[in-house]
Amino acid sequence: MSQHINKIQQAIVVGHHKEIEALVQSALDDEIAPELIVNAAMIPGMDAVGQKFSTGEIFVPEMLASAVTMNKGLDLLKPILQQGNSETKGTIIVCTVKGDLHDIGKNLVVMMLEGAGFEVIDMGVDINVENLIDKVKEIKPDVLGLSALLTTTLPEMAKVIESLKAHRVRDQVKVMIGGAPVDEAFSEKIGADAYGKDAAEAVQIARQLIAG
Ligand code: B12
Repeated sequence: MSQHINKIQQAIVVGHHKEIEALVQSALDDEIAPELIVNAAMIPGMDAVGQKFSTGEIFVPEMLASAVTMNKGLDLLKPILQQGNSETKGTIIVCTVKGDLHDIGKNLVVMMLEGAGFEVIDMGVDINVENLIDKVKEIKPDVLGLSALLTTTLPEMAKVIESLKAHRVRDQVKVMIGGAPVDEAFSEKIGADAYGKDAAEAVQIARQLIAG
């Protein structure tokens, strides 16, 4: 098992996007759980990429190659992670906030929520507050999930919450937030309803928020 995990992790670190599908398929053929592939190989791989970027060992093009590799691998796992749920448990709008293009974590959150039976409207990345408020008014979701990966885009989350209040819809939707620079204290500070550290927690939180 650890051989599969190591190879997948390494392919992500070096951005070998042509190899990733075969590696993931081979792990699946050997009955390695898709959740394990994501959590033990792919996410640690991206963490290593982030560290290499921080220390100046790699630059944006290499980081992008790793992201492409990760997304290709996730595309293969998506149908498996989403299997087996027909009954809708609630509606959730998810997006990455304005100014932020990171979507790998958000996509994982979307996949896990869909897999758990929620209807998810994925608005994508770099979503401005006005468009988001319009969507909330139109869809009236149970939960709004916001993702941010840059410290510079964190204030956008606060802006969304303030804008929900200004449009008098704050009490109609629960807000959960996540992303590497987000934490519980920040969530409390800006008045979000919950913070989730990963995609699995996003599912638990959504269930709790909808149950009231
Ligand atoms: C891949 C990557 C990129 C790719 C993104 C491709 C894509 N399609 O997403 C590219 C190359 C485009 C990129 C660009 C940039 N990046 Co970048 N990037 C990363 C990297 C290496 C990995 C992010 C990732 O995908 N992680 C894996 C996923 C699975 O984890 P995650 O996103 O944290 O998500 C999990 C949880 O946080 C949570 N979660 C996420 N969202 C949500 C939402 C909800 C509601 C909930 C409950 C949970 C939740 O669940 C997820 C699954 O478990 C990180 C380093 C890192 N370790 O985070 C840097 C990093 C985020 N990037 C960084 C920077 C600086 C940039 C650039 C500014 C670089 C530049 N000079 O141009 C640009 C900014 C572009 C922009 N405007 O957004 C910095 C940010 C520093 C900071 N403090 O703000 C980091 C931390 C790298 C570093 N160590 O310096 N980047």
